[in-house]
Amino acid sequence: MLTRRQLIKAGAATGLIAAAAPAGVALAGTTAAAGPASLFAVPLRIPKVLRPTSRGRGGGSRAGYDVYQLTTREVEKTIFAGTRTKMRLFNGELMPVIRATRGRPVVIEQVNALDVPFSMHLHGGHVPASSDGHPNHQVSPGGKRVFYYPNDQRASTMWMHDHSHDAHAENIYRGLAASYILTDDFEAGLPLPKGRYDVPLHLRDAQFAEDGSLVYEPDGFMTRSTILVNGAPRPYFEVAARKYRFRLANTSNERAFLLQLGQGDEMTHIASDGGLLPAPASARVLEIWPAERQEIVIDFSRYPVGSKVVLRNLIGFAGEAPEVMRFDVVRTAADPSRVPATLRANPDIGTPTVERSFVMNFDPATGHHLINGQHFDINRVDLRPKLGVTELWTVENTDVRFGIPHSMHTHLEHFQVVERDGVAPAPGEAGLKDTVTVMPGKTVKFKIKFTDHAGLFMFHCHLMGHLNMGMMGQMAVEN
Ligand SMILES: [Cu+2]
Repeated sequence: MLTRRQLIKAGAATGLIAAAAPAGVALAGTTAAAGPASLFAVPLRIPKVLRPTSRGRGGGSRAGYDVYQLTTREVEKTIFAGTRTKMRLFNGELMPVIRATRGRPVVIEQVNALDVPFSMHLHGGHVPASSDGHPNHQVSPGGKRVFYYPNDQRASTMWMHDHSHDAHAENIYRGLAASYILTDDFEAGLPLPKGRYDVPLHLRDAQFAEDGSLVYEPDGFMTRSTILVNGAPRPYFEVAARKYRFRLANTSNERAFLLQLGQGDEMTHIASDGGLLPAPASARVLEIWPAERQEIVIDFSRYPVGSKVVLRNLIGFAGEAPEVMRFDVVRTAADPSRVPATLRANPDIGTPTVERSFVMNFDPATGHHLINGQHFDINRVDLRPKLGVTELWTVENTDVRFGIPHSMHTHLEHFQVVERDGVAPAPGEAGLKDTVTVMPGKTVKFKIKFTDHAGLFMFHCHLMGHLNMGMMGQMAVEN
């Protein structure tokens, strides 16, 4: 895990500048009506849980399966009072949630009612190649495709987003993202906060025009100064004085968050991309990069009723309000939940017998972002991993001169970080991951084993501007 100082230093080099305001300082733009710069003027939305349109029996699974119909279309939503914002959404919903159970597959009947291509990727999903959202499988405007998610993997918080060849960054920016929360018996048996005390929080940034419309410029990441949580600008959330589980996902194109609660109050980090950590980790700050998920438990019982506790981002651009949202403690409540001292051991994926190296860098001559000197080519296969073989991947970011962070996201399998610059991962990074950020001049090593689903999958940087400019490769997973 990077230190805050390292992060801020690295951030400064990329234009991310520490903008944390001193405690208690009122910021300009604090008004009762919600606008792009307003603070705590609107309540947090709890995302809608989608219902299956039908349920099937059998079909190769004893437990049966659930069918969902998802239509991607342009819809107008009210983000700010008195204005309408055109967005691209699943079923017209902001960040809807699919809840799934291990062992019970989900079938998605996807209809693309947009006028741009769309390809759905379940980020974190262990799925057959035909359902992975490869750009070869993109759905044209007016087209349909069926996706099959076996759900034969550990409980985790995943998310669904576009992976079409050219439109993905803009489609995600315009709202095409959804939560996919998979549970299993092991996780359900733990005494963690449940039900209404288990809340998804999608963090992202955006730029809005005065009329409420979204402004999308591919390189506009420094001007996306409005922070949305579950689609609401810097909201407040009324909580009970007890423990809550928050499933954080960063669905920004480019923005990283380094979150701090109150004056550095403790958060208990319980899960990351691939589900529960081996053990809970105490966090005074929590970093979350694009596409990552981090889950925390916050115990509000230590605050008197009437308290207002702010969650801030310590790495924002100059002049931005650092506030992300505010928790208003409004009542007491019984709390049978607790965080066990151990959570979930990682699977033993063995000792690597294959090693691969990935050098990630920006090429100023072409403006492309490269992996091992190469721009993405849909007609080129970059690796051919064998099923059942454990590999060690070394990912090096050589962009010291430009100070650009990169990340590595693997489709199909989660991985286990072995070391960052020779040091074992911090407890918060010791679980299963599918996206890892590598700062300029740094190296991360992880081990990965592809266990099933032969076929063509992607690996790439999840900073969307870099991905757009070629930072992606293909792997043909072979028997
Ligand atoms: Cu990158």
